Amino acid sequence: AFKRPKIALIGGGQIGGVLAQLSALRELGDVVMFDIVEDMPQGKTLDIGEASRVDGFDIELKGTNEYKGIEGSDVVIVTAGLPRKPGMSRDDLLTKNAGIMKQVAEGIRDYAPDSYVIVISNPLDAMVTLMKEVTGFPTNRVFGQAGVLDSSRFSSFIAWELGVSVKDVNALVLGGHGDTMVPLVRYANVNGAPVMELLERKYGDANKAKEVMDAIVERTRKAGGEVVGLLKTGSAFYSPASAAIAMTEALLRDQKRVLPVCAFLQGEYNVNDMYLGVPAIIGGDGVEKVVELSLNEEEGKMLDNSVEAVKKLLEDMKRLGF
Ligand code: A3D
Repeated sequence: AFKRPKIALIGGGQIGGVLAQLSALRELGDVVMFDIVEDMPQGKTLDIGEASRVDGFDIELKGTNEYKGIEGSDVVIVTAGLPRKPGMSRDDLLTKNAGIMKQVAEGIRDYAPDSYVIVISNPLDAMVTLMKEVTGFPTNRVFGQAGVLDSSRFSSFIAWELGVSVKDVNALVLGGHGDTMVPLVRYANVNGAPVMELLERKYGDANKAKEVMDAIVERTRKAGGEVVGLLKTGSAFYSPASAAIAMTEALLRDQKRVLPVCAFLQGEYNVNDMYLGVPAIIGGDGVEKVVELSLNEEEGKMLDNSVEAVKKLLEDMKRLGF
């Protein structure tokens, strides 16, 4: 008999809620939302499910506080974690979230051993690494969401600046999910036309065009913080959810999309045995192949810098006992 795919959401907070609703609206599969907060995932999924007649989706949504509930899941999307509170150091947050991620990974390993896992929780590069280590899953089945969102932000800013449809903008961000991320200006284009050429034509001045692009790059790097600064009580959640849903759809529908994801590198980009944001083919078998772009000296240096920042984060996590 045919069956609908099953999507488990670990963490039913801000991002988890939007993930559940988008999964239902796109009929990607049945949804089970896990959270440690009693009754909350049951309430959220009931609320979304009660719109099924209005929105017209044949999707079953359930909430649970037990890992047994995720049994048989094809895809697991992880957003469990704590946000940084005032007075909390980076190390405090890393210790707390690594502890949560270890628990979550054990639950996935024990109850959904055949699943594909997409991690969104921060600090992203460290949380994906821990997920892979604790589950012991092959690396094509454990990857992270950051690049789809960072690249979408970069593309949006370019489209807004040039007054063109964002659908025609292709722009990519590589590297770790943090201040050292690498927006690839040289490859950014509008339906093939290099963005820098379009900016130079708009301003009639190469220096001004560079200034404008520098500001877009800087805004991309700090885009998460910009949203936090406005929301005040939390971080971005609509766009991260959309990004992870694009990855889930590529996986479940075997789309072979080329998406920037946090993937395990084994020699690609001269990086060994480490997770990093790079474009990869995402299809029915998860991360099917990392796509290598040739980088010039400046881009290579920026990526090295990002690799160093991720290494430092991983060392910190080890030092804290994970
Ligand atoms: P939030 O609304 O706080 O939801 C987190 C949920 O995790 C809450 O409902 C908690 O109850 C739950 N939780 C806590 N501990 C556990 C546990 N042990 N097991 C299961 N669930 C637990 O946060 P959010 O949804 O806004 O963000 C979730 C995560 O995504 C955070 O770590 C953010 O920093 C991160 N995030 C990443 C990106 C990227 O692009 C990488 C973007 C935005 C947010």
